Amino acid sequence: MFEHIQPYAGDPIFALVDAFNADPRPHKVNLSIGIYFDEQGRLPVLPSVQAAEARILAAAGPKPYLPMEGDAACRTQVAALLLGAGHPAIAAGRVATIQTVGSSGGLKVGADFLKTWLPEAQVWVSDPTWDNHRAMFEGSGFVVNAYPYYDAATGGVRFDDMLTTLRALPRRSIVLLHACCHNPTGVDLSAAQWDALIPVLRERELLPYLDLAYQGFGDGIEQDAYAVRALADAGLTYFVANSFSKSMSVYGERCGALSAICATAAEAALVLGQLRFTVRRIYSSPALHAAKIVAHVLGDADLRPMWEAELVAMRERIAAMRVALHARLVALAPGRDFGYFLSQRGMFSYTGLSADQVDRLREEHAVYLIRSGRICVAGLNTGNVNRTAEAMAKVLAG
Ligand code: KET
Repeated sequence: MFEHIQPYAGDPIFALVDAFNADPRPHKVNLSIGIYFDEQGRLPVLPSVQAAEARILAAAGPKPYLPMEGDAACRTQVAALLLGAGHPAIAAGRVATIQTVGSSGGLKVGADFLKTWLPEAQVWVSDPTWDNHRAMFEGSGFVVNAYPYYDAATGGVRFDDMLTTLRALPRRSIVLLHACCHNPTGVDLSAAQWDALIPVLRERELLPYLDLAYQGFGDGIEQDAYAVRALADAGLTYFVANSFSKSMSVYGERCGALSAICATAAEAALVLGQLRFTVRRIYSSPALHAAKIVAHVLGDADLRPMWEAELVAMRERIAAMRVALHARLVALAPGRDFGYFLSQRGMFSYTGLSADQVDRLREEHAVYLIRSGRICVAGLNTGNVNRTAEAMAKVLAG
C-alpha cells in the first residue's frame, strides 16, 4: 500500500532545530528558527500572557466548540489591532476576520479559499521568501512564481524591477507581500515604496495577500501595520494573515488570524461564509485557549499596556544584539561592510554567507543558521554574541 511513498526530506528549519537540540556541545548557538529567546536564551513567558491565562483558569469556564470563524471577541480585537480601532472599513462591515490555527492556518485557509474562487490566478512571492509560502500555495494547487525583491549587491530592494514585474501580471494575480520584518532578508519596503506600490496593485487589479508575522518587531505595533492600513485607506481589496506566535511568545498555542478587507459589506459577508466553509472542511474550528489569550491580552485595559511594553523590550533587545554583533564583527573583520545588521529590521538578518560557510559555522563552531544565510538575531544574547562574531569572522576569513 505505501511502498511507493517518497521519504520526506524534512523541513529545513525544523530539521535544523532537531540537529541543534541533539548537539552535545555546551557552547552551541541557535540562530535558526524565527523564535524570540530572552537574554538567558530561554523562550520567555510574557507576564501579560501569564496574567491572561491565570484569569482564564480562574474563570474555570466550560470548553465548547468555537464557531468555524473563531471567537467573536478575539476577531474584533484582531481587526482593530490590524487596522486601528474604529477604522472606516471595520465600521462599514467590510472586514471579514477569522481566528485561525496560527497564521500558518490563516495563510492556508486563504490559499484554499482563493483556489476555489479565483481558480485561474497564479501566486507571486518575493525572491526570496519564507520557504513555506511556496509550499503552502503549491499545496493548494497554485502555480507559484517569484517577483524580484532582494538586491544582494546593495542590500536593498530591487523596487523598480519589482514594480516592472507586477505591472506585467494578469489581473487577479495574487501577490504575497511581507507587511513588515521581511523573512528571510530583514529588508522592508519603506512607506514611500508602499505608497508607490499601491497604485500598481490597484491599476493592475492584483490581489495583495499580506503576511504579518512579526508585528511589533520592526518599529512598533502601529508602525509595522503601515502597509495593512495604507492598503485599506486606498480602498484595495486584500487578505492579511497575522500571527501572535512571536509577538505574544505563544508559538505552540497557535494564535493567528486571517482577514479579508473587501469592497463592500455584502462581499465581506460572502467571503466570511466561504472562509467558514473552508475551515469546516479542514479543521472545523480553531482553539478556544488561543482565542481567550488573544482576546484578554488585546482587550483588557491592564494587560494591553503590559503586553505592549513587553513587545518593546523584545524589540529593543534584538536591536541591541544587532549593534553588538555589528561592533564585534567590524573589529574582527575590518574592511568588510556589516552595516546590514543595523539597517535590517525584525528578527532576521541576511548575512550573505554561502551554504558552505553556514555548514562550517555549524560543524566547526556549533553556530546554527539556515543554509540561505539567514540568522535569527533574536537567538543572540550577551553570553553568545562575541562567540558568534568570532565564528563568523573565522569562516569569512576562509
Ligand atoms: N509567516 C512568516 C513570514 C513566518 O516567518 C512564519 C514563521 C509564519 C508565517 C508562521 O507563523 P505561525 O503563526 O506560528 O504559524 N516563521 C518561523 C518559524 C517557521 O518556519 O514555522 C521561521 O521562519 O523560522
